[in-house]
Amino acid sequence: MLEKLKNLETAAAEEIFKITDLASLEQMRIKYLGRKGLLSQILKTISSLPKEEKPKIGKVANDCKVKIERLWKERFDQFKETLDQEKDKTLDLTLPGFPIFVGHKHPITQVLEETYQIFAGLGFEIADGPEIEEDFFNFEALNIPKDHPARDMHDTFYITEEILLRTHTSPVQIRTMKSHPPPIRIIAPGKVYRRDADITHTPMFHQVEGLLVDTETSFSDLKGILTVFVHQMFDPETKLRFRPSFFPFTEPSAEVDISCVLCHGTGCRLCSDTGWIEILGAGMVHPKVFESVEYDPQKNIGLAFGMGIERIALLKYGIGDIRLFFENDLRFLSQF
Ligand code: 2U9
Repeated sequence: MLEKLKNLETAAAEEIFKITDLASLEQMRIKYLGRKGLLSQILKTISSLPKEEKPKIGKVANDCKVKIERLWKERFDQFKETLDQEKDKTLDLTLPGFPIFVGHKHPITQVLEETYQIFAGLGFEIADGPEIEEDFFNFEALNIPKDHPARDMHDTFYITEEILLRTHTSPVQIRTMKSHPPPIRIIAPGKVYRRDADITHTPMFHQVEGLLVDTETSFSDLKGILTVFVHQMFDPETKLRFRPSFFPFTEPSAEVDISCVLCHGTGCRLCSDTGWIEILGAGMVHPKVFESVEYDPQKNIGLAFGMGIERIALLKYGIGDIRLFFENDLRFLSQF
């Protein structure tokens, strides 16, 4: 038995030395070390040996196996090294790389983020709230009761009689005031929904609304804040015009125009020859709104404003149709 094992080891060593390719090396492994290989066949006969011989022969057989395995591994590593070197020779490092398509943020996201930056600079924090809202937060608390004509302007998507898709982000300010005492200085950005679709309206669009509540604030502060916003978002030379208006949740209320982004005020098709373009609405918070959130209307003064981000983006980039923002056409989107 010892003789047989010695011969097997010598034969394996000679064979390994002569092998010149990986396939033959694998064949050799199966022949000697495989489940039905030569070594296994010898090992099977150990069980029939006399009891006292078994440990000694077992140890020699195991040493023999370890040696053949080691020789095989050494030869395998030599082949592998040569293969790797061959591969390196065929690798052309001068070839240009594959172009990688790098995307970018949607233009609406870009304008939203720019808006956050501007208002952050004025000390405003971002507030968030649900898109599926209760009638109370979307309308009632904002001084728009069930029979109020202002509800018609909102073209609401109702889910049930009391649950709806928010038509503006104002319910976020109501929720914030209900859970935080004054002073407050927040912007509420997000998606809003209205049953409306044409060249300037989509059923979903983005709004940013602002609310500042303190014991001392005025319409002048509102004008100052909105002037900073317009000058940073558009040309710093842009003029602002505040026109009296009406909203149930602010008194007094105003619509804000800017000098036309195209003709700078001389008159063109975009501004219908007026020289002005409407961009947002604003006003001083109505005392009834304060009452509904249990803020004392005698002690608190609030300024508020609201804008549609798609409209800001259309004017900033000179785009004619709001629907382009939602078609996901890369020929359009990749221009931003
Ligand atoms: C609270 C109190 C007051 C938010 C305001 C407007 C005026 C406004 C429109 C602009 C274009 C909506 O997207 S749009 O159609 N918004 O004109 N929004 S004041 O006033 C508030 C909000 C919340 C508690």
